[in-house]
Amino acid sequence: MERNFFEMLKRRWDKGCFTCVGLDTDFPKIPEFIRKKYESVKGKGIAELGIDEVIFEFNRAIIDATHEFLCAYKPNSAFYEAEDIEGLIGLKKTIAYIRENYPDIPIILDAKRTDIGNTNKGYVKSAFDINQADAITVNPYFGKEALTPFLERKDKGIIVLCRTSNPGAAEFQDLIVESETGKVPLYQKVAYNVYNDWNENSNCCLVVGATYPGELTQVRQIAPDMPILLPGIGAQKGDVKKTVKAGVDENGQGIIVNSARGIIFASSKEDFKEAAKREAYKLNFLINYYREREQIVDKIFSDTKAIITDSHIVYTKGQHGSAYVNKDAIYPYTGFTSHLCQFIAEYYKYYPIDAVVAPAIGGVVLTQWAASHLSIGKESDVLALYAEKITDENNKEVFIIKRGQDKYIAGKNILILEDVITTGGSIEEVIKVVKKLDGNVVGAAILCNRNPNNVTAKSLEIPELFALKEVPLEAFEPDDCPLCKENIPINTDVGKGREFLAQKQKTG
Ligand code: UP6
Repeated sequence: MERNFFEMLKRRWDKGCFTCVGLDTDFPKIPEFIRKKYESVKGKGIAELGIDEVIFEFNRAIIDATHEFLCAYKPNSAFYEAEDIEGLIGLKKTIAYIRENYPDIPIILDAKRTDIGNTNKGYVKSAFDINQADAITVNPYFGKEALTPFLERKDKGIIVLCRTSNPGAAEFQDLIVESETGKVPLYQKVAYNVYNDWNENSNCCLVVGATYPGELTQVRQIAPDMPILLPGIGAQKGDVKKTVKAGVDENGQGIIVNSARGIIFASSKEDFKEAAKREAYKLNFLINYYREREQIVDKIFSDTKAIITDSHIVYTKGQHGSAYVNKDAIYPYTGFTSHLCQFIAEYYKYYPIDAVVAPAIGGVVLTQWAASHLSIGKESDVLALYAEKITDENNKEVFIIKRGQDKYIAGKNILILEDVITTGGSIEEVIKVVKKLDGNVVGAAILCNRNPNNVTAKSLEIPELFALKEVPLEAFEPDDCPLCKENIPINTDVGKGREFLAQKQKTG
């Protein structure tokens, strides 16, 4: 079968695959139990495996574990060149393995090549004929004329650096230059030229760092239907949601979202394959969630009037704001509640979860649906447990897991659920209770995080936090409330608006 990078990419996108695994096989980071097949006998005779075989053994395991979620593999040549000839052999074997076993997944050789035109012929031969890659990353600095040997390869992807992900990317890439559209940063001029001039063979793509969603928005406007390679997710902490929203083309496609270290080195132990699979799946789940499924969640919230915006609410502690999340409006609709919990179960699909725990009362509803979805295809049920508030001997309100449910926690993998987070106090307490009972908290999921800047996986000291929605709470003291100043009527249906008005009337 003829391989055409763009046709292959499109077929993977049509299957809902937008994730690219960076095969950045940094030899010293390969799990020790594989590496030592080479190292343990180094200098002491014949090693069990050569460097190339160690690299290949690791890559093959990662490839087998992740292929079903991907639109591309992207080995970065740096890590192979760093291991001398054996490293290069490892690269060749890796590419050959993907081509042979997963012939529908294109391979991007991340080599960031370019030189004068004559020398580029050598790079072209090396990338496409010797190594058999389907696409290559190139540097635009030499200009279109020099890149001709690349651009002439019609069936190959020529992926041009535009705005890179590194912290110092602005040094040259943001310099203001003259362009057909006026004075623009250099990276926009690159995008403009590649889209309007270099792409005669319809074989160009752009690289934009997922760490710069603002710049990505600009590039997408300049090149509306050009594929964009987006490195910077995972280890470099690019934001998946912002990247997807800014990066997709008008068909909701057009993105190749790369993560290397975040997937291939997710675990350095024997479970590295399972960890890589989980991370690749999760990234692809999130991409699709932000591409289209989040809209379903938004519709459920708005159809049930669980979210009120552009209003004038008085919150429990007396502050004012414009938005209100009323999760109790969703729960009577079992289909909607089930659907929301299905998304949570899908996010945690590859986690070995034994039980879910949530704070009563609202959380109890979620535990039943989420545990039920998580149990599908499992040998035994995922249990649905809850923590409830009691007043302790010091007259303090605390969470406790009782009614015999506490016996299911010790040594088990627990997912914590919560409906709405505002201060994060309740979920924090429940996590503490579970940890105290020797449960292993694998993560948490919530319907709506109203405090996403402060309540995070890190702040809660858990490995994962997935929020179906984030609606940051903006709250004002009544005396400083801009909504009061604009005389926007107080909402008396939800929150403490009615009480606030009654009090105001009393005090005049
Ligand atoms: N890459 C970037 N940023 C760019 C261009 N390329 O990170 O602007 C490459 C890196 C590495 C991969 O050279 O191969 O993408 C990112 O790897 P990571 O997910 O481990 O950070």
